Amino acid sequence: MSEADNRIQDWVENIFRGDVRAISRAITAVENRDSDSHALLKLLFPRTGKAALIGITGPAGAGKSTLVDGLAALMRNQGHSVGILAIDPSSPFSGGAILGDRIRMQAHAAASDIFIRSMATRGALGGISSATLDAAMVLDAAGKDFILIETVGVGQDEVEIIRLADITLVLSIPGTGDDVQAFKAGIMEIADIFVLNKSDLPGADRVEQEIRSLLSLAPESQAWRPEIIRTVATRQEGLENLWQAITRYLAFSRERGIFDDRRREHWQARIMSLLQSRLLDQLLRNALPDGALSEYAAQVASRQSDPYEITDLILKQSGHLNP
Ligand SMILES: Nc1nc2c(ncn2[C@@H]2O[C@H](COP(=O)(O)OP(=O)(O)OP(=O)(O)O)[C@@H](O)[C@H]2O)c(=O)[nH]1
Ligand SMILES: [Mg+2]
Repeated sequence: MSEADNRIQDWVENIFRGDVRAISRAITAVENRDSDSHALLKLLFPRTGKAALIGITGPAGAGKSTLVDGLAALMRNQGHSVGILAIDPSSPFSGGAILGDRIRMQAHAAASDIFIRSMATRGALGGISSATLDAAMVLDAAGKDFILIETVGVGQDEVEIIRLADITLVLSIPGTGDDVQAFKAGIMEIADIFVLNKSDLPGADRVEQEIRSLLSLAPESQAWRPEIIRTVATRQEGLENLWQAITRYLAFSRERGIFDDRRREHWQARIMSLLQSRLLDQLLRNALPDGALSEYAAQVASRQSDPYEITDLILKQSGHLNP
């Protein structure tokens, strides 16, 4: 074995042992798509598949982080180990995520078995979903029982991650009533459980009514009727109910084969995305030397060439299209 192989092997062993530094470094490696990350994930993979991935989404400021922290603490008290991945859509320049992260880490400092990490959405091509899901794999290999992935419900990437989780919680809050409307498109359909957070505020009944009427539109054939759970995350109220609803859903989906179906879908999407990024890497290396893309773009913009001809040309040069 080469020295590099030995080093990765040690790293992997440390991750299996749950070593926080080794886990952190691994997540950084997958986030940056370091040259090591591929080999690392390959070695971690055989030990993954045990953790349940829980996606949590909802509007900005709905109380997702507060809820996730409370839920994680409850799970830990039940004897489970937990990892939290918070996807921060804010600008990488703001530093807000990092700061918030530190504060949350302090809150969990007593609980070394809760690992928390925030990840930026600054996506390089196709980067974000796979980086977050790879980070979840690292936590899974490290022996976490549950991995909570928190994301604001905006943008395709975020929705994609949540769709690929084993169970999806969608948060709503009382207020203008616009939230439910705004969420109707896309996100409502992927909810396995609706969490009505901030139910201490006025208007909770109305939002619950709106969710119920949306749910009544679902086809009768739908196997699972999403539950609506009221919470006050700041006071840890309703978390026990929520936890029970989560375990009910997971038991139901395992029993009905939904769990396995979702995992197959998950891997289908991820194999596709691996193919996409590998092919694109290869293409960029083989057929698009520095500056070539902007040169082609200029030709198309000035109508010297057309984009279809250019793509054919690039594919031919990379060996992906026979001349
Ligand atoms: N009244 C009330 N306030 C809450 C509740 N849950 C959270 N909050 C408050 O709502 C604010 C936002 O909470 P966060 O947990 O940061 O919300 P978030 O959804 O993670 O926010 P982003 O990540 O920025 O989108 C904080 O001031 C919380 O204290 C609740 O149940 N009731
Ligand atoms: Mg948050």
